[in-house]
Amino acid sequence: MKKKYFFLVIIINSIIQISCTKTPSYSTAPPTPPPSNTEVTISMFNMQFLPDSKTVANGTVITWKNGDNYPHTVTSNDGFSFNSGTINGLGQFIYTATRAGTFKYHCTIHGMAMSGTLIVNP
Ligand SMILES: [Cu+2]
Repeated sequence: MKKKYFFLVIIINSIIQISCTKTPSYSTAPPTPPPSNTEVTISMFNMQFLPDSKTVANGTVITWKNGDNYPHTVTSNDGFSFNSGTINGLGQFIYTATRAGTFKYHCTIHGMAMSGTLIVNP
C-alpha cells in the first residue's frame, strides 16, 4: 500500500504591525493638572488654632474644624475677608482662598488670645 505523504505547506500570514510611536497631536495644549495642595484643614482645639499659622496657594479650600465641644468663630481681623459666624462645638467652617495676602484672624468669642494667621500665596 502506497502512502502518500502530503506535506502541508504552512502559509504564514505576516501581520505587519504598524507601531504608533508618535505622540498624539493636540489641537490645543493638554490641560494643566490642578495644583496638588488644594485642601487643608486647621483644627480648633483647647481654644487654639492648630497650626496657628498656615500658608496656602490661592484657590485652596481651607476647613477649620472645631474639636472643642463649645463654639468658636474664624473671623479675619480686617473685618471683611472672612467670618464664619458661630461654629458650634464639633462643627466646621469652609473657606476658599480667593485673594493673596496675609490674613490674621481670631475667634470673636475668645478674643485675640485665640488667633491665627492665614498666608495666601498668589
Ligand atoms: Cu473661640
